Amino acid sequence: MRHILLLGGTTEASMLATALAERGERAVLSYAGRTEAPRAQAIPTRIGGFGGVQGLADHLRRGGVTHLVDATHPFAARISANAIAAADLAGVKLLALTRPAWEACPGDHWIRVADTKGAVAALGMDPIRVFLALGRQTIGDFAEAPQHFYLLRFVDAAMPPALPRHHLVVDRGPFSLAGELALLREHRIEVIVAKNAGGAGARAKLDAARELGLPVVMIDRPFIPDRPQVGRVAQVLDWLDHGVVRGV
Ligand code: 3Y8
Ligand code: NAP
Repeated sequence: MRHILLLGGTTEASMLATALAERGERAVLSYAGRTEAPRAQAIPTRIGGFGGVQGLADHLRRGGVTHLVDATHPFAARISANAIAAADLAGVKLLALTRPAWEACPGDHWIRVADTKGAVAALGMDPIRVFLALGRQTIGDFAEAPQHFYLLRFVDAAMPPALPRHHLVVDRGPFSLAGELALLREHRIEVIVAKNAGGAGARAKLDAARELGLPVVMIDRPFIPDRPQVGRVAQVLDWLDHGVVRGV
């Protein structure tokens, strides 16, 4: 009987977990343990790192895992690279479930940058009111531009960052257009900084920016080495049944 390890932490991973439960698959969803109360899942979960590539390869071997599905976030580049190397070491089949990147629509005003350092530079020197919709882990990069006002949004309450002018909102997505419009208006936001995460869970802020005519500094996805990859849950289920990646 096949045994699936699902690297989770995204809306798509939760949807796949539900589909696997409905099929009675033997599967476990893995969280890194980044948040205090991760969403409950339809399949058993495990929480915490594996200890690098070797740790993940050992986990795959010891656990008798036959299929590894990487449904982590497009910016979770380290775990995704580890999954490729560990699956190879352990001789386990690997497939990534990744949502397509967002693309600018008519009316969008995006300034594309390669990383958070590029985002800091794109904000310029003149003080401006920024919605920094990046979560908590990369906030430190903006300490070199303390002149701006930063609206921050974290999943969990945390120590206030070393940004002298900031307002912290604690909220987890998915977010709504009405909620994003109200937030941007309340804090008189002039520019949004976002990762090109893709998916529906965080895109409302982009639709709100377009409606308000606000620019978006859009951080492109980091490099992830080549691996078999699909965009839909149905394709993962088909791969489990037929062992090949198909359009479905
Ligand atoms: C721990 C699991 C689900 C999955 C929900 C999606 C949607 C809501 C939108 C904004 C952007 C951001 C952030 C975001 C979104 C979904 C999805 C998504 C962005 C949870 C979750 C975990 C995390 C980790 C957390 C990061 C942070 C990033 C907040 C759960 C809720 C900004 C990414 O405090 C920290 O250390 C948080 C760290 C990685 C990025 C960062 O650098 O701070 N996600 N988010 C997962 C684990 O432990 O393995 O708690 O339930 C998952 C979700 N977050 O099933 O409902 O699918 O993308 N998550 C970004 O996209 O820019 C918020 O505010 O507009
Ligand atoms: P990352 O930088 O790619 O990974 C750093 C380390 O965290 C990994 O080497 C691994 O530790 C551990 N790890 C990451 N994801 C894991 C998982 N699903 N299960 C077990 N261990 C995991 O990861 P990240 O960007 O911090 O993302 C962490 C989690 O948050 C992932 O589940 C991701 O899907 C979710 N998430 C991230 C973002 C984002 O913007 N980065 C957005 C939404 C959700 P070891 O080396 O010890 O194994």
